[in-house]
Amino acid sequence: MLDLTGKNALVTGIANNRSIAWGIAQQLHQAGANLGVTYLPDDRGRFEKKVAELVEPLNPSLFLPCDVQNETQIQSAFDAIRDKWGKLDILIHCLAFANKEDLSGDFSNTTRAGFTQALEISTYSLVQLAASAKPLMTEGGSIVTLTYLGGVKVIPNYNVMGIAKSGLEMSVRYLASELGPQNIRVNAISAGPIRTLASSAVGGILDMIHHVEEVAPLRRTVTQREVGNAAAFLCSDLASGITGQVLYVDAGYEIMGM
Ligand code: 0WD
Repeated sequence: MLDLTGKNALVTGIANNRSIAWGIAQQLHQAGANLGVTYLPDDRGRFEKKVAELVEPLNPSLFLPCDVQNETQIQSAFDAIRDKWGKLDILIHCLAFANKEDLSGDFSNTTRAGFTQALEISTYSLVQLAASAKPLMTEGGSIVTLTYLGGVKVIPNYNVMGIAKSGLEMSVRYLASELGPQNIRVNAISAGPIRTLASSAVGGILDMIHHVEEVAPLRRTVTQREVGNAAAFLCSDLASGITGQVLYVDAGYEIMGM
């Protein structure tokens, strides 16, 4: 049985009720995990209020600001986890960012600043959060990140985010190799396209979804809930032999050549 009772799980990347991280948080909660949630703080506290209201039914025992570009905030978040929980079992890395203008048109137009920021937030943050989680995962653990096919194959407009996801998937392998002896597993879920705040910045996202609905073996794309179920599985003892992998939760689209 999928049982996460007694497990402490930190979920990053909930922006609203469409977020994939929200689908994951719900499934982890249903499986019995004790949740901690981080949100991206902004000057007017809009995210804080919105995310706090959304996650309230899941009774998170920690609710923390964490902009992954801010070292101090990351440090404070993991200090709070250590003080309150003592140990961490599950880390969900479910965030990414690129400038909208870098998510359409010619890839060669990507600016140095846009490239650096996209890779810092979307790729390096996994390395950084894993490093912070490592000393707290004293009884082993599971780290799950979210990737997309555009990190392996060229998807129109995905551009710099494809480079970020490619680096993210390789980071999963290096982290899995490093952390395996400590019984910390590191995996990625490659999700099919879902309408969210982040994906709406990608040029032609609706066309991508319609294409998947026509071509994918299941003739549809996936839901946040389906991604959440796969994440809960990867975090559970049912997946105790799985690490360093990219699991496609995409209605089978990845196998198609045309
Ligand atoms: O089709 C999709 N939606 C897919 C998404 C298909 C395959 C993979 N993914 C990935 C994304 O690339 C991302 O890694 O799933 C992850 C979650 O994305 P999402 O659920 O599609 O998007 P969203 O609900 O917007 O959550 C991403 C959040 C941010 O939202 P906004 O839209 O405000 O950027 O990432 C967070 C923020 O909450 N975020 C940050 N968190 C901490 N520090 C930062 C930051 N600097 N920047 C963005």
